[in-house]
Amino acid sequence: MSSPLSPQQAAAPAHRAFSEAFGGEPDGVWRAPGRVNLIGEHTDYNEGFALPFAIDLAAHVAVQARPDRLVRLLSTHGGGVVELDLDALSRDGAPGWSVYPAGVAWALAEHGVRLPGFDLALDSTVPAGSGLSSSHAIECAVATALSELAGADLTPQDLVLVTQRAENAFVGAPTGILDQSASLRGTAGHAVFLDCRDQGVELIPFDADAAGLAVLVVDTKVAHSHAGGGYAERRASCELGAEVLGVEALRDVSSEDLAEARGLLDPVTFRRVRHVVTEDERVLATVEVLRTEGPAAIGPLLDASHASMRDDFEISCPELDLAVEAARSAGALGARMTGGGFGGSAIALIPRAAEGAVRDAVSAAFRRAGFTAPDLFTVVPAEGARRVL
Ligand code: GAF
Repeated sequence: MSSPLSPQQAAAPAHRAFSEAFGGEPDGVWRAPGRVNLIGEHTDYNEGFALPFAIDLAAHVAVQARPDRLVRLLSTHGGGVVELDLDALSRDGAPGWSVYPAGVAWALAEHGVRLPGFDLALDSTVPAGSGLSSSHAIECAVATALSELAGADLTPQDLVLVTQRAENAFVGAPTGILDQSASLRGTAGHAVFLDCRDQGVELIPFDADAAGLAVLVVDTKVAHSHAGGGYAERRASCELGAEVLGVEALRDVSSEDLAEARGLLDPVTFRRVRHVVTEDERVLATVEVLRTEGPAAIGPLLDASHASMRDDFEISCPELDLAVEAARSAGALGARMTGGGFGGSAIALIPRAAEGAVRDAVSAAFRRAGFTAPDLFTVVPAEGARRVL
């Protein structure tokens, strides 16, 4: 679903919504993209490696500072204007999507940024609940906008930590730094090779198109949330594994250590650990293969990553497994679920020539299984968060 719109055209719905709801002109419009993760799942909070890229679907926020402490929030997706007191922000007091801008304002204040009240209109093309990081796209757009309006000198790394704090301590989702790092630090034509121990980033050229390939997203429409439930349980298992193995984080365990680890851990924790350890190694291998052979050669690593998430980490679901299987049978070079799991999207690396066949095969398989029809679209690595107007 590559956008044919100019940055100004893409910003227009948020800009228009702002003027209609609040009157006058915003101080600016900022955008931040969603992401797909090429590989490296549930490695971020284990201080490991990941390889996401920012996609060409994004949240736009039109924002104007106010002279008082009022916050007024409006989304083009409905729900009317939400009004909040900047000095009394709380999770329970922030309904629906407003938890994301409220959380970011709260986390910026915790970081020492003196914010003004503000009016904000949101428009986003990142489908909510799709596993493409719709919430982080909002948070990163808001963080970029508010820090600039407040005159705060924050680096992208600072904003990564601020938005993570918003997610963890305000929204209540114990997530890592993967999504916001892609959204804030991604660039067109590149994947973000992320070392989650020190926030090190290396941009790895990823031009599927030049290799005659495309990255197809299959949004299964199985909505998921990371606030509680399975995500938190997986994180707790990883922390338990690291504690029992006597390491700071699972990043410090290698596949050579797994034979010994098997004897020390209960079977479920062992499989969780094995996923993380082997996934880190797959990320490093993927970066190496991209450098030496190019995108067409990474398919087996994507497949192995999916198998590990399905069997060891157990975060896939029948719709994701079917998307991966159907895409592969119709000619995908590799496929895997992307993001936190329990629903959301899969990605398939496909030869351009097989795109029609893969789309048809996935749609037909979903029909046969009686699943809701998935959304299918291609993505390319796009620019990270920035001001557009
Ligand atoms: C979600 C989280 F937000 C990320 O931090 C990461 O853990 C991911 O799931 C799994 O890799 O997107």
